Amino acid sequence: MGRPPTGATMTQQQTTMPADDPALVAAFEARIAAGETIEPKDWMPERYRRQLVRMMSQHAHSEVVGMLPEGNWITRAPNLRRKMALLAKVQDEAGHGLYIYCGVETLGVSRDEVVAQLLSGQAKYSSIFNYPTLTWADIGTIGWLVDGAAIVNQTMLAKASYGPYARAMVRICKEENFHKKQGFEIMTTLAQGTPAQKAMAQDALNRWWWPSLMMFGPSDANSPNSAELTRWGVKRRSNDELRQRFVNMTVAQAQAIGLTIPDPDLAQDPETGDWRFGEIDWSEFKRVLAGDGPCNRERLAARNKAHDDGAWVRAAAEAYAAKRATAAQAA
Ligand code: FAQ
Repeated sequence: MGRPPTGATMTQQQTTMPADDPALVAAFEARIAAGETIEPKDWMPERYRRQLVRMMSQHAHSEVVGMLPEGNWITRAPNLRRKMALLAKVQDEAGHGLYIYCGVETLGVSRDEVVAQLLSGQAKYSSIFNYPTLTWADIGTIGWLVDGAAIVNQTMLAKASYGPYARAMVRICKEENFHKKQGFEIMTTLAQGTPAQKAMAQDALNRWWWPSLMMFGPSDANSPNSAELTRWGVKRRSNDELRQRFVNMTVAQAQAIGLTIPDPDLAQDPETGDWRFGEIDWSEFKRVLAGDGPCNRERLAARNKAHDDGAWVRAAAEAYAAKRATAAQAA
């Protein structure tokens, strides 16, 4: 079975977007203002639909590609308990990808189309998954920081105006909480272990801290999609607000287990209680988004290999479905 055809990118879609009836847009915006949830069969501005397809498909891809850095450690987990927990976690991420791809389908775009965009390298997925997992402490750090950041972001998205996305987030956040706890427990154990184990935990924190802050996206001043997403109730908090919330939570957790956040500028604002942090290296963020991070090529190659290796499964499933349909017709 060949790869599905490549779909239009967001940029291509924007140039061909039909104008919406202003009266319908006003009624739609009144529903959003009243806190109503938008469901798949409801009228929605074309631009709202396309923004959701963009954001949700990127999110689904992130869940799927996000399995790769951790999957790398399933066979090397230090004991059976850790292996079972990691296996379950990685499997959960696959499930999250599937829920969100189903959500994208409610917006009239097929899963094949968005998956083709991922495989061809056209689609974005979270920058964080382009970094390598060098030691077991990286697995703890991913659960603690990456799932921790995802929870902060997705707790907001559980209140998004689009019903299928918001409902998927409620369930996903419950599972991400388990993921975060397993990661933090790994880090706590390492931080209380031998000096070498503590050093390994600190090294992982050093490498993942800044990329975790980048997960929240560009600063508000450079976030082209935020205005529309906020106006239409998809985003309820800005990129910078969520990043700050994450930093505030995580500094206290690092202190509790005796690890140091790798930021010499970190200081608590006595008035607000917020932890002020140093400048993020946005040139690194841009490089990773442009496909030139430490593992971009490796991740895309692994996804393409998995897709190609799975061709026989898709062919078998289709043949079985066709056989059942024929049998049902005959009956
Ligand atoms: N990486 O205008 P904005 C997880 C892009 S799930 C890559 O601010 P927006 C679970 C952005 O797409 C992690 N690209 O965009 C897990 C846009 O590009 P475009 C994923 C990024 O949409 C844990 C451009 O920059 N979560 O971790 C990133 O308003 C462990 C301009 O940005 C989600 O996807 C980035 N970090 O805000 C799994 C949550 N940031 O499309 C496995 C849903 C920005 O215009 C293991 N998404 N860009 O070409 C969101 O909340 C938002 O889309 C943001 C970006 C906040 C990510």
